[in-house]
Amino acid sequence: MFKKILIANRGEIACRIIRACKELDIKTVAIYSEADKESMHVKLADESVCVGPASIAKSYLNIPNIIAASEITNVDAIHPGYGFLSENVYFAEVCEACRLTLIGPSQTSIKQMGDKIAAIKLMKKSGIPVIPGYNEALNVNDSKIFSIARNIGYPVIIKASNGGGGRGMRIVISEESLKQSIMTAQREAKIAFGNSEVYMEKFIEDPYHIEFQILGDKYGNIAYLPERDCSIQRKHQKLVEESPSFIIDNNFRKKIGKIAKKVASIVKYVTVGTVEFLVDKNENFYFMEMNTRIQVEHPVTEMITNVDLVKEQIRLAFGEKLTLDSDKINILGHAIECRINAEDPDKNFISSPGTVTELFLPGGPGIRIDTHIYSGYKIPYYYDSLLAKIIAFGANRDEAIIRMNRALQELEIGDIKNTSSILKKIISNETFKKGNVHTNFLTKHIFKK
Ligand code: MV4
Repeated sequence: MFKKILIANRGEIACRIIRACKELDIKTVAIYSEADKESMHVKLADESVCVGPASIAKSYLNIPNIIAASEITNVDAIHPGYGFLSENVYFAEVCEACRLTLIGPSQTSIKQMGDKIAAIKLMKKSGIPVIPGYNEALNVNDSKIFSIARNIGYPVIIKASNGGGGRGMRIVISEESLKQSIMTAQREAKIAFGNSEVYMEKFIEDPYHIEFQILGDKYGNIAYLPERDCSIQRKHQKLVEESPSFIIDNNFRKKIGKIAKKVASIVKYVTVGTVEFLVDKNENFYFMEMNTRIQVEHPVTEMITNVDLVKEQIRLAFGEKLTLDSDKINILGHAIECRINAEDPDKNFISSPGTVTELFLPGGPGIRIDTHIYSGYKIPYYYDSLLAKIIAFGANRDEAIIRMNRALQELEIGDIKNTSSILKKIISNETFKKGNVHTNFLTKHIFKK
């Protein structure tokens, strides 16, 4: 096994990874920015190295400094977490050149899945169901765009090829706004991802976002775990995730799971990853994209399967054989995750950093908290606003909801404006309790005017 791992991240996920390393008897090195000296991940790690000033470009994205920190501390591997450098092909190349194992899939897999147009084409060619659409870069000066959209049928959606997660998307309901929408999407994509390529798909109305956790080893073995339902999103940021999904039964789970496994085998996937699908009201499902990292919402899967995904990820990256078998996985209960963000729901979710003056974290049966905050911690304003994840586990969905409600009532984060009030509304909403919540739930039931 690896002897020492550097964690190229911060916040709750850095803490989560350090904890997995401790359980595997692996030494840990934290990196931190000048704004993160007092952060929890620095306190939890065996060693720590400052890699630069507060701005992420100069610290958590600073490849030369992160490599230097790895060499100084003599680590065998780097864990990138999520965000930052986790899906950066260039970083993967540099790690390989420096003989450092990057805990994740191969460069080829990252590349194949990072270019969404290429990924969809590859999957379609291999017989994976994809959303009807035009999987080539659009050119606004080509009058063909009008016939392409007409053939797909309005409404259509324009997506960035280097995007993912929904940023820079545009829904187009009719021909009048087509050209303008493509141009806007291209401009946004260029700014956000440095690449203006966009493509077009049929807009699926009221879909469910269903994703499958997959695991792969270096010997071609792949397993999938039960799905996560991430349909509750605001501006493409997930607020609540749960597993299993209310809309998926055993047969449907097996059917999509088999496809998720096939997606992963097409790119010879190693370690942990997620295959995302859109599912419509008629049980049609379509491959959307694959995320080549550990995800924020991974704990809901851990709770219902008892699989420690981060430990598995590390073992698989080291070259251990996959021992899980999808057909032998039992769903032990139901899990729901709520993301608590330092954002003010009364001020359009504006980021609200500050000092945690008082903290009471919920506990008791079935409650897991993944967080890096502590009483007295000063939340820097430079980084993302995730404060804590509350994960509630119950024998069934009703019990998980009851426990989540209780946990949200118990939570107190002194003087930090946060999203707990909106999460309370969601979790106690009657429609949510009935279970059938698709992606329009928030606009229909929570943020209605
Ligand atoms: C879609 C879609 C409808 N049709 N694609 C993609 C990324 C995700 N964050 C939002 N995405 C969507 N892609 C087609 N062809 C609808 C969404 C979507 C959505 C998906 C899941 C959860 C919430 C959503 C809210 C708006 C749109």
